[in-house]
Amino acid sequence: MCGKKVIVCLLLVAAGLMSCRKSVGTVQVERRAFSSDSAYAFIEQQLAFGPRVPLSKGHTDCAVWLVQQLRRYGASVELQKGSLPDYAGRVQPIINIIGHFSADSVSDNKGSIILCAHYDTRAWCDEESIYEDRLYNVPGANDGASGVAVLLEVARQIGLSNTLKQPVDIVFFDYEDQGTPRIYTGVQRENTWCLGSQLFAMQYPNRSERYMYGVLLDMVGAPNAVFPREMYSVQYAQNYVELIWRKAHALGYGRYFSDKVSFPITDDHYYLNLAGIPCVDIIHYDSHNAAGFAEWWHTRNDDIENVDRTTLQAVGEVVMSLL
Ligand code: 1BN
Ligand code: ZN
Repeated sequence: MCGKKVIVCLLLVAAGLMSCRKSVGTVQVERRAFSSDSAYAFIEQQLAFGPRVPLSKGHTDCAVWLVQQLRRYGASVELQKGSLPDYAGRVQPIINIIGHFSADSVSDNKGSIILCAHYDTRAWCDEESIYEDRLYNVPGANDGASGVAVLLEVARQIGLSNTLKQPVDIVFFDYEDQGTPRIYTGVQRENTWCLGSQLFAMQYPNRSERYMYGVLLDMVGAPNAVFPREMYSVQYAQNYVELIWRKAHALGYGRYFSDKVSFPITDDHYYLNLAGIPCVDIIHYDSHNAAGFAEWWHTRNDDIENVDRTTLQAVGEVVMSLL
């Protein structure tokens, strides 16, 4: 079906939806080209750099490659540099990578769409049961690489055929995943996660572009992933949650996009929402697991064995249908 434009018009029935939502509505969705083979290869490439822990060679190599890829697909690329204190109060350099894609047709000034994911990977495997294993870096096939890979494939598709109705910024956030490690026994600080998006949110008032809304992808590659309606997304960007989940169901991906509402998750979208950008987090959250996330989360098993092309395809097509 890829590459073939199919208009699906679905009448959504109230049955099966959350009881608090009574509306019955229609959504038009266009199935656009997206290659999960390509997205999968983008994950493999990121894993080949090694862990993308800030200040490591893998992190630098990955950042250089991301800039090259975005340029290759026609983006004008900007590096947003700054510094913020980490969990121990040490000031750390941060580099967010921003790819600007202009609209194909003259848009009616609705603002841009921001699509984002974090490209760093966690320095500690906090969820390992053996203490020594917590000192390993997370490989980050899902937690980091999957969201980046889907967005790189979106960028590649825009490069092949730009039919954008409004400008799109693809942003790869740095330093999302270096929040206070479980092994740290020092003074606990606030806001230690998502430093890249915190920097972005701080600078947003001084920037020229304005965003209509945003979509954050985090851990979007596992087999049988479940993306509930994350609580902060519902609180700050309800209309866009509705739009995205309806499109997902219309495309036949209701088994991934659950209508249950999850606990609020402090992810990059939270800081964008605080800055006034309505932003939705598509994140794999597993309520059956004690930590709330999949069993490989923040472990050495967050590797390519826990990536499934079918999930990448679902998320990629949903994102493409928004553009
Ligand atoms: C998501 C993936 N996050 C980290 N890796 C965000 C998060 C922060 C989730 C704190 C739980 C607690
Ligand atoms: Zn993480």
